[in-house]
Amino acid sequence: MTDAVEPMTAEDAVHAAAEAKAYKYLLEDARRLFAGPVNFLLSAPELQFLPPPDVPEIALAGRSNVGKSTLLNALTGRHGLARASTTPGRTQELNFFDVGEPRAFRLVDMPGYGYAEAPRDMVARWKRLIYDYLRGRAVLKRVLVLIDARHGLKTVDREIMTMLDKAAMSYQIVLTKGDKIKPTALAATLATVGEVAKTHVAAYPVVLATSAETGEGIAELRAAVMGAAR
Ligand SMILES: Nc1nc2c(ncn2[C@@H]2O[C@H](COP(=O)(O)OP(=O)(O)O)[C@@H](O)[C@H]2O)c(=O)[nH]1
Ligand SMILES: [Mg+2]
Repeated sequence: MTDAVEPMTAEDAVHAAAEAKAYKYLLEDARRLFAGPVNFLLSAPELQFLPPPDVPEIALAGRSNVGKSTLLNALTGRHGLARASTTPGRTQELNFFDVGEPRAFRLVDMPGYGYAEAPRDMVARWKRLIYDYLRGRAVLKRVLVLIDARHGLKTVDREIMTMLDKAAMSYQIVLTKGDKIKPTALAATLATVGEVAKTHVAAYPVVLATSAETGEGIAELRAAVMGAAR
């Protein structure tokens, strides 16, 4: 008999209720943390310009236009925050944001990859910078790999996932722009991507669906980021 068909005991129910309550508190803690001070620190075009590794880091990665900057703004509830990373010349740099005072962790906006113009060059450059960053960065706790909910996993996304597996770098897949497709299509993409994630050793098993437009999944992502940074 599997656990799934066993009836829930009173003890299980109490336990589940306690867990649900604890998760509610976690969501609230995360909301408060992200509502507090968040400051752009610096842009690093090369590894030598990284800030000192003195605080946990969580990085956002994904193809150009997937919604990295928008998600960063949604997480922090600040519309202009990620502007620093969209100014020309900074899109190929690692952008660092300090969260909390005292600093709880840093968010790192990574260069986008797979852009239509010069795809090979950009992917190669991105891979080099990121792979070097990953290998040497002990304070990097998790990478959020953003995937456009309308497009699902592309070849370049799978390459990045395999690269992260090889670096033994923990990552979580986050679907963006969930508002742009029907709930049934979103559920299907979540399931498909979740199945693929299970086959990648360094991938966190839970895939999150988000929308910066409706706010769907943003509170849960804040909690996931805060949890990963601990
Ligand atoms: N409808 C909708 N549009 C989004 C969402 N996230 C990003 N976008 C749009 O997608 C485009 C690219 O977003 P951006 O954050 O600049 O992507 P980046 O290149 O990964 O930083 C912009 O026009 C955003 O307004 C979302 O959740 N919903
Ligand atoms: Mg951007």
